[in-house]
Amino acid sequence: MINNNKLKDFTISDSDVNGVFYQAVQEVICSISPLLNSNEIYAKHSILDRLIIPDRIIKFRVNWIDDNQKIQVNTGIRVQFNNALGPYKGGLRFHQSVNEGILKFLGFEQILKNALTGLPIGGAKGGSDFNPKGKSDFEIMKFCSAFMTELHKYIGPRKDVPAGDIGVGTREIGYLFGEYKKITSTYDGVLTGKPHMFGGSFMRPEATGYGVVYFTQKMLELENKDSLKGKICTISGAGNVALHVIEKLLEIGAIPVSCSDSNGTIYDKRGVDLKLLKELKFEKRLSLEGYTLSHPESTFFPAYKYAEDSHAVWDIECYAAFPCATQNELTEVDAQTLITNGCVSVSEGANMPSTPEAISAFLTHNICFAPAKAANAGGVVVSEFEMSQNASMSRWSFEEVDNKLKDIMQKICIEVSQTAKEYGVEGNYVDGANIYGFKKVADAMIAEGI
Ligand code: NDP
Ligand code: 2IT
Repeated sequence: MINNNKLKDFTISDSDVNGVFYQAVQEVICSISPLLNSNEIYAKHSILDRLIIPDRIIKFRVNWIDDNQKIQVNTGIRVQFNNALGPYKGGLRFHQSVNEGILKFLGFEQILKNALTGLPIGGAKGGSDFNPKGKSDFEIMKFCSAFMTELHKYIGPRKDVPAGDIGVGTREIGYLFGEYKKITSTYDGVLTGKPHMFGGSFMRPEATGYGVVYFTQKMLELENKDSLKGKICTISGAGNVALHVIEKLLEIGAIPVSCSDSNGTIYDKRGVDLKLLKELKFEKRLSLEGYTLSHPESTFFPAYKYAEDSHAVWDIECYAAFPCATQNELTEVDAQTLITNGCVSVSEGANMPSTPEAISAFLTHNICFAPAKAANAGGVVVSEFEMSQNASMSRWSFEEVDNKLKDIMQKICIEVSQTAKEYGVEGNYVDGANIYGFKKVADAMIAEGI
């Protein structure tokens, strides 16, 4: 997978070399090598050198006062990566692990993901090292207000439109939007994923998860595999993406048997109880461990009992796996276990959840592998629908959004598959997605000049 000779030609600073940003760039460079070798125009216009350096990174201090009247200080960052195809667009992540490297990786992935959608949106990502766990609702509100006090200077409906990601859902977007409105006195569609009562699109919360399942259904059809109906599926994560993957899987008659959070994995072989999961994770914001109290026949595998390179959720036999928690959560060891256990399909709901070695193993064993930037594009697709609805002061119905989403996810799948075929790597959706996305952005960059 890793082509170090090629990488030497590109400007990547030492601090990124061992990080997730480097990992994301390396994968793309490997995939697009055939395109670069056969088209001198990309080198002539220094497209890669320009594509891997963000247009700008905005960094700011966030002061807020906690419930004990203590002043807390966090860092806020917005990486405005590339706006060749449209306004900067991408989520905000609130998690203690957030740093510039993680946001650069996510922003870089977002450029190509957004290009795959065929919609007019550029790539960005932002967030903070703020840890929302255990914070009161007021503390979340105060942090969001303080964060927006700085961020509002740099965003706008035709400039940069943030949305949610880990730790940022409808509640946080509501507070961020409220503060933006207060500061600017404008009712702009400046954030997506807003509560429906003030301009949020129907189906934005469901969009990423549903989109992952729509993509997987199409991929299995194109690859002449059995559909998901009646099949055992394993899912990691227990947040927005994971629970909506589970919801759609249940709806189409598949059997999702797992989910996980940072404390551990739930395995319920009859199929997970989604109502209980939503109550635990969305309403009460509790650990998954509580699931076994209502379902004593289920099992909880605590995360601390597992080595860093193996995860309980991937030990469960399944037809299709859906990693939906975070980056690099599915290792080579996990991949080998899945393959040995007969897994046929892996779809990335999270951003870059599989390590390069895991992806290599999947491709070598002809597992149907749906890479994140294609499979989880449904979230940003419905975000763009929200931008359209806000700009035209209109509202689309749930069915209308769902039909349009399904249509785009199927189209992405077909285009990625055809691109792979065209470049001699049939069935390799990683290369297909990287080549197809890169071409769109690169051609726009060439057309607009420097
Ligand atoms: P949420 O915050 O709603 O949920 C994240 C889930 O992943 C939680 O269950 C969390 O557990 C778990 N998790 C996070 N970090 C870790 C970790 N280090 N180890 C184990 N579990 C972990 O986020 P989302 O569902 O929105 O995002 C999940 C993934 O999907 C991310 O990679 C995100 O970038 C990606 N994504 C999200 C989109 C969206 O629209 N929201 C769109 C496209 C991609 P705990 O509760 O214990 O922290
Ligand atoms: O990774 C992603 O695509 C997101 N977090 C959603 C981005 C968006 O702007 O809706």
